[in-house]
This record gives sequence, C-alpha cells and structure tokens, in this order.
Amino acid sequence: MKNKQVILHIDMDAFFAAIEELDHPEYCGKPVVVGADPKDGKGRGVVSTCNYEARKYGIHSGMPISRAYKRCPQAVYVFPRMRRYVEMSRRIHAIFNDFSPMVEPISIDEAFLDVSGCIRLFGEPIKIAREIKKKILEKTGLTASVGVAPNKFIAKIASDLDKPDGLVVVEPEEVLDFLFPLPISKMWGVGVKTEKKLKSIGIDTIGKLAKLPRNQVVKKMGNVGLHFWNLANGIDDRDVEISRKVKSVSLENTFMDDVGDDSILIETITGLADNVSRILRNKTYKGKTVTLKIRLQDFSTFTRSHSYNSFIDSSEIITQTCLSLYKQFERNEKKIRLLGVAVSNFNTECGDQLGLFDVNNRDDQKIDQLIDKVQDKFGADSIKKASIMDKHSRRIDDGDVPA
Ligand code: TTP
Ligand code: MG
Repeated sequence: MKNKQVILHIDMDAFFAAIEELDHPEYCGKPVVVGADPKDGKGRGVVSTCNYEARKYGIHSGMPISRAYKRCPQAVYVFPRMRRYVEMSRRIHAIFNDFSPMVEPISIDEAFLDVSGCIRLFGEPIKIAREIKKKILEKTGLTASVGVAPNKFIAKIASDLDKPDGLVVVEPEEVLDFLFPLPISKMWGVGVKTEKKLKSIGIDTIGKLAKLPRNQVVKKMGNVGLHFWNLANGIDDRDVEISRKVKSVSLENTFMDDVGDDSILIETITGLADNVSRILRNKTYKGKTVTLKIRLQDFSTFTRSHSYNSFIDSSEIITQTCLSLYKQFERNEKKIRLLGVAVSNFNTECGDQLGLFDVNNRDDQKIDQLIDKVQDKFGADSIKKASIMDKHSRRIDDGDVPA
C-alpha cells in the first residue's frame, strides 16, 4: 500500500558550468559558458549551459555561441567534457538511490524521487531534501535545487523557483495558492506555441487556466487540454517510474468523476486489460505477473498482483485475473479515482516457456489473434468484445510500454 505521495524533484545548478568552476578555481566569480568555440564571435554551434554569472548577460542554453559572445566577450568559454560530467552524474544518482528505491532519472543532472515510503526511516520530507543536498555537496562539491511536493508536476516547478541552491516545499494544502499566480510559461509541457495560443485568449497565469470550465477546455483541446487543466488544478496522477528497463506494459484510466458504480468499474477494468493484452501481442511480449492498481478518492493507492507459472498475453486471462483481484479488494464504499492494469515479468530473456499446466487457453488465443487481425486491418474500433467500452475515461495513459 502507498499513502499520499511525497515527491522530490532534484536538479543540479548550472551543471556543466558548475563542474568547470569546481575543476578550475581560477574561473571563480567570472561568467563561464560551456559550448562550442565562439571563435571571436564567428563561431558556429550553441551554448550547452552557462553559470549564473553569465546568465546576467542574458546567455542561456541553446543560444548561438556567436550571440553569447556578442553579449559577453569577456566570459570564459570552454568545450564540454562529457566524460567528466557523466562521472559526476553517476555520483549524484548513486546518492539518490541511497535515499529511496523509487528513483526516476530524467536527465544527466535531474531526477524524481518518491520518498513516501522513506519518511519513517529518514524523517520529514524537508529533512530528506536537506540531507540529499548536503550529501551532494559533500560528495561532489556541487549544489542542487530541490522541490518537495505531493506530485511530480508541482515538485518540478518548485525545484526551479529558487535556483541556485534552492529548496521549495509545497504542502498539499498549499498547492493551489502556489500554482495559481504562476505565469502560464511555468506549465510543464506547454510549448511556446501553446503558450502563445493560451495568452491570445487571455490565459496568462496557471490560475486562469484552472478556473476555465473543464468541459470547455475538453471541447476545445481534447485530452491534451484536460491533462493541462488537471495540472493547472494541481492534479497529477503520474507515478515516479523506476528504471526504464523495468519491463512492464501498463495502462491507466483516471475517471472524469470518482466512481463507485461496480458495473462501470468492471467495464473499465475489462477495457484496460484487453488493451494491455493487445499491446503485449503487438510487441510479442508475454508476462507472468498481472497487476491491478486502484487509487481511491482520497488518493490512497493500492496494487494487487497475481503471478502465473507460465507466460501469458491472453485478453481473457488478464481480464479475469484483474476482475478477481478487484473483487477481493475491499474499498469500504469509497469511490475510485483511477484504475490501472499492468503485465510484467516478461519472457524476453528466456523465451516463451510453456508451463506444465499452461493457463493459456488455445481458443482464447485464437479469438485474440482474430480480433488483432481485424483491428489491424480496419482500425481499433472496428471490432471489440461486447464488454469493452471507454466512455467513462478521463484519459487513458499509455504507461510503461517498453520500446
Ligand atoms: P539543465 O538542468 O537544463 O541546466 P543547468 O543544470 O545547466 O542549469 P539549471 O541551474 O537551470 O538547472 O541541463 C543540465 C545540463 O544539460 C546542462 O548543464 C548542460 C546540458 N544541456 C545542454 O547541453 N543543452 C541544453 O540545451 C540544455 C537545456 C542542457
Ligand atoms: Mg540543472
């Protein structure tokens, strides 16, 4: 079981440039730009990053190096030394792993940590964040900025707000006060184009987007709009996904409104299970473990799994397993916010070993293959088992589908 989430987003400050300063104390106090050779202003290529001193001149990542040179010819310009940066990155990620088993590396200098389960061991989230920052400084000589929040979206924004060497904690009850005044450009995932579009209709803060009627946003922008509307209202159900190498195929569905009606829940599970099985067959994966994820209206989250002796991909088996896990689950009249279905423990390394008591029913397999064929030819909506419908979906996330 997992209670309410506590997520940390950790991002190193001016990472490449900070390493250059560390290794060259003589750069201290000067603007430092890491990137292509500026060749006295005639250089091609771009800025990888620069230190905070150089940012005062308006220099930033991705800017043509020639422009950076024009803005600040007196800066120290250095070539990237990737091997050194990767070595430092490894040290930092090792520190993350010391604090939580739930680490999602995002880039060379950045990760999400789910520390919900570590509070008893390490103390309050703010203490964990301070400890991590201290350990990073001790082991690398570098500073990091940390955001602490109830979900990934808020944590990501929070870590950026007080850079460098920042620490911003957003308590669950502070989420909306924190988010609403922020400019729309802070919305994670909103590109320059969408930002312009939103501004053109007067939406220049996150709060203004949040206060638009949900149905209106969905009508105009579809599922993407709904996703942004949810984020603007501080709602983000995405979990910290540990190692991308973990092989699992999963789909989740967050309901428009929390659901207590068994028939809708069963229908949704059936649909998710069937789609997961279809993805498995597309990727020619089979797995031994079927997992049902349930998030209740109060955000408490539960997973229930069943493992078979043989590898499966059948829609019928995955569906029946999930339904049986669902029936065993006691939700005590509480409504359900999110349902997820996953299959893991794949056959990719050892081949498809049929168990002695193989649970795969040959007839099921034939039906699945037939449905796949028709759907491949005529589209996903051309044929479906009678029980599958998706009308209650708030959004269907394609979960951890291995490439
Ligand atoms: P960022 O974390 O985006 O930037 P940063 O760490 O330099 O600065 P900040 O304090 O704002 O976090 O990226 C991490 C490193 O990735 C950065 O040091 C250099 C590299 N990088 C590029 O090479 N090109 C780019 O366009 C970006 C954005 C980053
Ligand atoms: Mg950084």
